[in-house]
Amino acid sequence: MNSILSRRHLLSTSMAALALSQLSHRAFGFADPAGDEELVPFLDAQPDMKGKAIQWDQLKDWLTPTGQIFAVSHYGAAQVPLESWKLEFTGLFEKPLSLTLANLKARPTKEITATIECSGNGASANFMGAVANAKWAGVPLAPLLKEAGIKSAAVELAFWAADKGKEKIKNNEVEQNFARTLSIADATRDDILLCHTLNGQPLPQSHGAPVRLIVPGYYGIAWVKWLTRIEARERRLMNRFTARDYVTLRGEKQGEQVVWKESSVGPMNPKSIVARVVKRKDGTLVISGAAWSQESIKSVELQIDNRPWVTVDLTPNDQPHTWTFFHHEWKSPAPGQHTLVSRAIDSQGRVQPSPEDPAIKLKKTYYEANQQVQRNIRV
Ligand SMILES: Nc1nc2c(c(=O)[nH]1)N[C@H]1C(S)=C(S)[C@@H](COP(=O)(O)O)O[C@H]1N2
Ligand SMILES: [Mo]
Repeated sequence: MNSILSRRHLLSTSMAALALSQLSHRAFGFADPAGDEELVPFLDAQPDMKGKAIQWDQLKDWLTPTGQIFAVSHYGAAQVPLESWKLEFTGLFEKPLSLTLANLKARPTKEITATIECSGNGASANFMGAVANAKWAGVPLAPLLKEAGIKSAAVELAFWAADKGKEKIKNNEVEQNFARTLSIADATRDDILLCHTLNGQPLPQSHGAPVRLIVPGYYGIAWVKWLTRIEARERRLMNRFTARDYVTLRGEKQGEQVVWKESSVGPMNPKSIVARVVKRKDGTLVISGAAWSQESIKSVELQIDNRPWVTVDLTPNDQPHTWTFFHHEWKSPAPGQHTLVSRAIDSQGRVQPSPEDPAIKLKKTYYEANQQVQRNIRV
């Protein structure tokens, strides 16, 4: 191929990618009500989530500022001494590694923008803002695993953390450290990071300093904070966080029968929410929100009152594991009360279910509450 042509092609495609990613950083459709615009309050406004969380009606930033990122810890935030911290590789490795923070930071760094959502988000009215979209930077895990050499007998990797607590198991009470597992196929993906930097700053203690795991597309439970050890295992780890808690009980219809299945929380389900409604002077309502899933979002649909679903506009987004902002202009809404419901459809065709869908109706446990959310307004 002509080298000038190919260079120009490369240049123009990388410039297009740059323009696209800059576009997606802009809060298209999330304008502050200024001048001739006013914010339309929701009649169903939820009480603010305690602590840090997304306040939906104030959503403007595609990248969530660190101060607004929710934090979840089951045993309290671990205090990890940086000087003595080591990441140990144990179990079924050919050449187990042991890395200090300096060893790790000396390795090439990669930055990934990804959305993290707690799998409990949306399960109750006062837990609605446990989702965030941020820039995570750190050391890709795959090359380290290659260097350490996973033995063929290994079936999965366990990621152990510094935080610990007492757990009651049958008739025993034992102390356990937090741990979660990933399949070898997932752990060797090229976008799994040992993250030490969040939004360009050192990872804060509350978010897992000095090092946490980044698992784009997975619910937050997989994103192990205060990481200390990676274990290659011959048998599945069945602890609180892989097998007892973070388990979804769901019924599946098989003909006339309902088969009840328990599964460990894993990749994120498609989800969206109408976040803001702004009224222009000419009466047009601009309805905006966010949508996300384990894959990129293909489309978002909106149902106003009980009318047919309409496809809304998406802010261009070339990053597969990030939320996508949407907006829709509703010209001349009739005065009175209205309902707004959005549904996300991802690139694999997964559709966000209604609260009446068997996927939600037959879900008996708290996690993975990705049902459509109805917002109510009056104009
Ligand atoms: N070591 C450790 N890692 C953890 C947890 C924990 O309790 N301990 N909580 C998990 C859960 S349930 C979620 S939702 C995310 C939250 O990450 P954040 O606190 O940075 O938002 O961390 C995950 N990683
Ligand atoms: Mo979570």
